[in-house]
Amino acid sequence: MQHADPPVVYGESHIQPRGDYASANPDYTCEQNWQAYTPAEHDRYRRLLARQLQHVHGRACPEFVEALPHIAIDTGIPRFERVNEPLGKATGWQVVAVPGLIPEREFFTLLATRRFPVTRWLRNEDEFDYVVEPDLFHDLFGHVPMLFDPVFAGYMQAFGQGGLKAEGLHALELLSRLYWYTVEFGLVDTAEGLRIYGAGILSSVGEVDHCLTSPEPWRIVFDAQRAMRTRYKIDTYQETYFVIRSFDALFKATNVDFTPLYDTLRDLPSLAAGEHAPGDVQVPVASSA
Ligand code: HBI
Ligand code: FE
Repeated sequence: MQHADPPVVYGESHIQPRGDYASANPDYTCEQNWQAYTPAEHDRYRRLLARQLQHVHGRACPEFVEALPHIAIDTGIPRFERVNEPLGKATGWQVVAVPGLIPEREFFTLLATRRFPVTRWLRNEDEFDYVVEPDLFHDLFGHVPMLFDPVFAGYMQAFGQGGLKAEGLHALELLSRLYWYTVEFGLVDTAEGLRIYGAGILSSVGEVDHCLTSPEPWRIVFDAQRAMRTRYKIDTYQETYFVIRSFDALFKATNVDFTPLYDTLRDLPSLAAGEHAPGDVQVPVASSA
C-alpha cells in the first residue's frame, strides 16, 4: 500500500525520510527482512556495537547496562523476534520493524501499545560516526535496553498515550521537546554520579563523554515545563541537559494531565537550546545523589 502521507519532519530538519514505505502496513509497521541484510551490514553492526560497548561502560545508567546482553548479540544484526522474547517477559514491550521515521500519530499509537518502532535499515559505511535519521543501530542499541526497565517502560507507554492526547491539543511540538530532552538526551543522577539514559547519546560516539564532563552545556534539574519550552537542534551536541533523580521521579513528574500545562506554555515564549532561565537549578558535573 502506497503511503501518500507527507514526509515526517524529525526535529527541526525537513528531511525526506529514508526507507521503503511502499511495503509497510497501514500502521507503518513492516517486516524486518532479516535475511536481506548483507554480510557487510552484519559486520558494520558488529563494529558499531563493539565500539559503543567501550564508550557506554561507566557512563550509561545501570538499567541500560543490565539489559545489554539481550541486545549485544555479537553475531551481527539481531532478529527482532530474538530480542522480543526476553523483552516481552521483562516488561511486555515488543520491537516492531518500521521503514524509518513514521508520522507522530502512528508513532505514539505504537508506544501506547508497548510496541517500539525500530528502523529496519542500517546506516551506510560513510555514516558510521553519524547518521541524521534514526537507523537500526540508534533505535535498537540506543532505545531498546531501557525498555527492559519496568519504570522506564511505563514512562514510554504513558508517553505514547499522552502523545495521542496532545495531538488533539496541538501540543505535539511541546511533547516532542519533552521526548527529546528525556528519551533521547536525558541524564540521571546516581550515587556514582551523573549517568546517561538518553538513546541519542548512548548510540553516539563523542557526546557520551561531552554530556558528562564538558563545562559547556547547561545541566539542570529536570522540569517538564522547562523541557517543553526548550527548543533543540538535531545535528549538534545538546547545549542543555536535563537531569532526573530517578525514573520513578520522571514517571511521577510526567504522569499528570498536561492539558493545563499546554495552556500555560502556549503563552510563554520558547527558550533557545542553550538559554538559561530563571528557576533553573544547575547540576554540577561531579554531582551525586
Ligand atoms: N518515527 N520511527 C520513528 N522513530 C522516532 O523516534 C520518531 C518517529 N516519528 C516522530 C518522532 N520520533 C518524533 O517526532 C517524536 O518526538 C514523536
Ligand atoms: Fe531515537
